[in-house]
Amino acid sequence: MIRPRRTPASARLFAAASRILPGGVDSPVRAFKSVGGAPIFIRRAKGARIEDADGHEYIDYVMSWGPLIHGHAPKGLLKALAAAAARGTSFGAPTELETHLGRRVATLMPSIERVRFVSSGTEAAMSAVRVARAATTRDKIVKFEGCYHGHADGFLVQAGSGALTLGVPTSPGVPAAAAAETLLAKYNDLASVDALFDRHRDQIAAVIVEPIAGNIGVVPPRDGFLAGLRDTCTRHGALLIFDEVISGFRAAAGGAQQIYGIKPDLTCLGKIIGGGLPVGAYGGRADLMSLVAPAGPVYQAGTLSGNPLAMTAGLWSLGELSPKLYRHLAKLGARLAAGLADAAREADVPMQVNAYGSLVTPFFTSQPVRDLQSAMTADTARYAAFFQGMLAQGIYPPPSQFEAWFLSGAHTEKDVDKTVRAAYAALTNLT
Ligand code: KE4
Repeated sequence: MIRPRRTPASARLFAAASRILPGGVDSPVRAFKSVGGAPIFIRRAKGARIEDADGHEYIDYVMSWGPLIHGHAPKGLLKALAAAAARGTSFGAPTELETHLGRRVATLMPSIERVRFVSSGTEAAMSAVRVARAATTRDKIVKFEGCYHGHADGFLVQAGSGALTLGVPTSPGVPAAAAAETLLAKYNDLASVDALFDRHRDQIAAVIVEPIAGNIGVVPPRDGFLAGLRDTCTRHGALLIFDEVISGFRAAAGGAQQIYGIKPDLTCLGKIIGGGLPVGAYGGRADLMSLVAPAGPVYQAGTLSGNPLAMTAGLWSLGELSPKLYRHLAKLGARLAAGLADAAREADVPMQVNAYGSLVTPFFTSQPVRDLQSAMTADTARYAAFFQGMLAQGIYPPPSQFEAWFLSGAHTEKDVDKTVRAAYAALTNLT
């Protein structure tokens, strides 16, 4: 029998937050809506662990939704940030830090010949699409059902992540005119993309894709899928945009584009590039990026873009990437995925575990998950009960079936083995 942890302080804090913040949170997926109960409020974190307002400790698999590939509050990062803060927190004027981070990004992802820093993945994706529309003088974009590129109007059509979790993949408030410019294809289904090009031939500015989907839950690309997109876009004079906000610097130092050897025209980045501070970026071919103001006419701006503290955190975060880290992440990811699958088999609970390196998602379904439709066969009520069972045992998975679990360099094999044991107990405890 697993006894839930008592969290009166978090309950009190959530009640107070709910009186001023819509839903008591600043981002919907944090609200535990799809898993029930009140969210735990975090007081501090270190390495792979978080501590809630009641003093309970958890092994963390949200890790701020991906940025913390080195774990929470690494010493070197704190030192670098303290030194940077002492020199001022924001200038609204250029600093050499942006040039250094831009060069680091271009070295890791050679398709990025020019890059612009912004403050979120949403800004990166919306700006990349604006550049694509300006460069091609076409208005339509193709996105994939279940993929998530932030909350700009045109992306909230059959979106993944929190929009999917809350069951509102197409959000009210998005003008029909905006939604009409967004065409939907099926992830891992090239024929669905070709059909859109057949119907809208020279109206499509770009195809935007998560090269390794993380917002359906983890869904790796089928063999040939990404190469097929590259070929289709080239043939039709459309641009290929890789949204590597999750996969960038995580799947490999050079992201999915390094692994699959595909050269996108534009790339969106976020999360790890800011090391836990607000940074997004978009970049790619110099001829396209030369359209961005003030070099060109495509307007995009931001008060805190290239913020010196955020640039410092990004430089530290990318500076610490190493082959040893990726070997560690790959080993832990494989151990966690295999452990969850074994636990489900032993507990006789239908489960498909999708994984890619340090990204893992256990889907509560008996059928393979290759796209949104197959992901939607997952039993979300069962995931919710499993989540509560894990929380009660000091494990903090994503509070949603349609998200990735994130490992970090701070996680250990012992952490993973403890997580697998807790999973077995939670699975056998399901009614
Ligand atoms: P942000 O605007 O949240 O920084 O990035 C948007 C975004 C863009 N592209 C991809 C592939 C993303 O995964 C995201 C954001 N990811 C979600 C988690 N799946 C953020 C968590 C949240 O919304 O609170």
